Amino acid sequence: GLLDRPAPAAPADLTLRRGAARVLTDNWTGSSTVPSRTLYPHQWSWDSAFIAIGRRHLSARRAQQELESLLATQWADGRVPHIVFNPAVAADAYFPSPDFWRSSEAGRAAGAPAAPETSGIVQPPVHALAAWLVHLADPAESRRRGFLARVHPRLAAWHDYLLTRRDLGGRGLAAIVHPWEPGMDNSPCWDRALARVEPATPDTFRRADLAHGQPADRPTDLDYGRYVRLAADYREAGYDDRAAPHHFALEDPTFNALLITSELALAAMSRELGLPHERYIERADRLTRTLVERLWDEEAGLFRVRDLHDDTLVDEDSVSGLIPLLVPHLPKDVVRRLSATLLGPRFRAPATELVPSYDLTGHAFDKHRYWRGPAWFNTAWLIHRGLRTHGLHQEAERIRAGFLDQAGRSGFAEYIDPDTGEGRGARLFSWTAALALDLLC
Ligand code: 9WN
Repeated sequence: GLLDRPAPAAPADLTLRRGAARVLTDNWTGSSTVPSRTLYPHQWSWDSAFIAIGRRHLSARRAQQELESLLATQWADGRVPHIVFNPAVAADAYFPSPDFWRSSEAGRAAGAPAAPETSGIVQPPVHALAAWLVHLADPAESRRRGFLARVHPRLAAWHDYLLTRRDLGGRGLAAIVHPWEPGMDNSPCWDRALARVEPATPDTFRRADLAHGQPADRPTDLDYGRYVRLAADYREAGYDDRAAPHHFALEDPTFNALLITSELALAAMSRELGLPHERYIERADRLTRTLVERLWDEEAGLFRVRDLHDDTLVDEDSVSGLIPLLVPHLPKDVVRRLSATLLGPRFRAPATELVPSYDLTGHAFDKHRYWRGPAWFNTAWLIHRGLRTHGLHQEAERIRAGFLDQAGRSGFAEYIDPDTGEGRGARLFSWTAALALDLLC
């Protein structure tokens, strides 16, 4: 009836919507979207998933292409690379460049494509969730193009890779083997494990990020030395998870929560395609139980990272431990504790209403440095979705309002100071714009 119609958009929303659409148009390359024209001039894996989630409101077709172009570079072993390099972009525009990863050559045994060049590591599996949401935005167009039928086998192989080759702890969760894999590069959660890694010397690499970003907003040279060492070791092992030394191997709550959510999306897609779907539901249930068993920290009131080196939980509180709110079948008391932590002094930043990437009261908190304190828009979107999943609509609405306000004020910043809202990192950042669009629709 009449009363069910959404309220007409306010003028401020229309301006924000137009601005966000503009960012996505400007960052579109013809088959995918760069996260940022300056800092990240290639295609990134989890960025593409978030971008597709927003772009579906503008063009279902481009949103489909965003995911299809990424999945087209899937390796034969099932991995979806974290960067797909655009051959038209200068080699020194981003580090590490294709001549560092050398995927087509070093990754041949693991099934890397002959072209294009990609990285050899992965990022969180948001893709099946994104594909399902893209389908729902325009089911007729999706069916006409056979979208789900084309992406489903690739997404299934991607999840199988994570649940077999990457089950390094042998307990059913997927492990990350590089700090770039969880997408939260320099989070204090990795410090202890990284301290065991002998850094590559600074003269062996040349950072391109500092040409576009403030050094105080970015990881340090010491961090980069370790990132380079770990990636080079993996490459030298042919990116083979059975042969690689994997000196850095951890179970990350967000990575696994996204896998669970995406397994459920894969179940929904299977049902839509008339394929068996129980397998994915069962796996999601099993993963949910294991996530709680392995990573829930009752005392801390959030999930924590498990370091497979000594099989202990890492004593650091980060936004990664709150994002499992996304998982629908969590025990009730876990949901209660998580939302209390979210509203408490460690993670509530009342001035912006976005969630800081690290405990505001924590010993390593740094409000400007990347994943060591600043608030990010993709994590806010995930938590917003998690709150709604558990019927916490008021809390979700607060985050939504904060998100839209801060995205607009900061010019679609990559991340912001959680206390002042000051934008940091890149501007006109694609996932900030895309997810703003999604929250407006
Ligand atoms: C390394 C592209 C990516 C995001 C990550 C974010 C940052 C890259 C970098 O940018 O990482 O992958 O060079 O710092 O941490 O989450 O996907 O936006």
